[in-house]
Amino acid sequence: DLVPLKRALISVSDKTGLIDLAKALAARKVELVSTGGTARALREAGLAVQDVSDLTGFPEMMDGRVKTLHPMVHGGLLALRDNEEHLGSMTAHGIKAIDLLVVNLYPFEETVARGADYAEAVENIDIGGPAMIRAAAKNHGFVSVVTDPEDYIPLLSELDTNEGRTRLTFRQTLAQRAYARTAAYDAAVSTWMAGALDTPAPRRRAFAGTLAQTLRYGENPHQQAAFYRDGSDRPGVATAKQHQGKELSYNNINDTDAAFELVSEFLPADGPACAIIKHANPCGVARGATLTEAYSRAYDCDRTSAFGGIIALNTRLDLETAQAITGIFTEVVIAPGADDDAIAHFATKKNLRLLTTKGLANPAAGGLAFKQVSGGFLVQDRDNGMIGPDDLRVVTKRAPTDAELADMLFAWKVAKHVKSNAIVYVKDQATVGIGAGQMSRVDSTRIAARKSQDMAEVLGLDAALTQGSVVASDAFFPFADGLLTAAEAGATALIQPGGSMRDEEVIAAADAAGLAMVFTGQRHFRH
Ligand code: 93A
Repeated sequence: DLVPLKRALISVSDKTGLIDLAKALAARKVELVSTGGTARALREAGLAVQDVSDLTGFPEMMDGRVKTLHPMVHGGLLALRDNEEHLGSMTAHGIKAIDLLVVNLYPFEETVARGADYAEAVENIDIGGPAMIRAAAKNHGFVSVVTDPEDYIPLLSELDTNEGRTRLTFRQTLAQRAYARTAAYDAAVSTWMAGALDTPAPRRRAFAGTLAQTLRYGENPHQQAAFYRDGSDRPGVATAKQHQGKELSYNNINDTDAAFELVSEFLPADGPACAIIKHANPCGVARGATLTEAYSRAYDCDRTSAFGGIIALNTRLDLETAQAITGIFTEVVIAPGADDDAIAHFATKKNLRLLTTKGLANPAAGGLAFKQVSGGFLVQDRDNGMIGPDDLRVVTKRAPTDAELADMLFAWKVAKHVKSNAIVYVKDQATVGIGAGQMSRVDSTRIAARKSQDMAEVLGLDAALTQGSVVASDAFFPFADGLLTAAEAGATALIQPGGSMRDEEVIAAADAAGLAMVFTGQRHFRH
């Protein structure tokens, strides 16, 4: 299965490492053929190269749209070297075999990412490149296809260890990577068009991303893992700048995403806010007069869980807050910017990672969310549902006070980011008890209240902070028991979607307990 490598076609947009590769190939007596820009770069470096237009007998035309789409190229890539008929056609038409194809494509993803207009994006859809890549990859029995500058060195080592030849397994690996590249490329084009058409429904879509990072391991050390970017410029963990610390892990990325998406619900114009995340659930979320106060109030919701947590801030990290944060061990801090003195303060903590983003994520933005199941994956619109005071329906005799209303809207935003069944107690714009991920809603209600009681002991308070709080529930209370548990813990008002068969019973229980309750008409399951 060893195949000699005598002739190469090189056509690259990203010219990284091109000259070194071409020189190394020339030194190994490999003949070079290239398209316009690539051939020019090679000649400037003093290398002998044949123009593809010379090979095809046609000039590169139509702004380069047609350069390599020709039987002299595709015949040379696709011909089976052990097939008499194929060899006969090559002789009859003067087609010479191409043993190596080196192509990287027009930078479509980068062009779209920098906000190019429609026409420029279309012009950057590469046609000839993917056609050649797919042809060469199909013919991997004889042809090597390199689509990533990272594979230049391995190619040369392969040639050196095999006396100028390549092994089948090597060519197969390259072919597998080549199809991953063309599939991701077309998926990027389709995704961009879906966005441009403003109909990004989760139907008839293709999904792919580009490899951003090979992770040390997955959710557990025995699982391999990698991180892919989908090309979106949405501020968040995928596009953030990391200032210090070791590489983010799989779980770090997952939690940092949860933290940043949650804190982005809180507009900086309404004041600083902080969210602390543990295992993808918030263990404290608060606003404060200052960012430091927001952090310390979030921390006071559940100090135990906050240890080793991930912190997201909705405003620039300042020195005072950085100093408060380093009081305990924290894995990651993500914020839309950081002051120089805050960055310098963190520099002494080598296990703490600092990420900064260009602004906050827009919680109302569209987009798709995925979930894997065996045999496939589920796709849906991301949960961008948002409500304001006008969407609320008061269903109890007592209407909420202004303070209760403000806290209910705060609690609702948090509940959206808590795994179901989600129960969130809030007082004065800070969570004081969070119940997450329970199979029964009443259990979530109890756990949140009990955790709040534990914190009251830690903080030396006479009563749990759930006294005089409001409660949000991500979905309706199916029975009155959850509501009564919340009332027992001292909650005075509730926000929930409504819509249960037993709403009347739940409303009557609220009235009997003197609670105020509003229905949102919108549910925020998060499973
Ligand atoms: O416009 S194309 O789709 N038409 C072609 O026939 C074609 N052949 C190669 N683009 C084509 N290419 C692409 O040109 C390659 O994929 C590569 O990205 C680029 C290299 O052009 P140059 O050598 O002129 O810089």
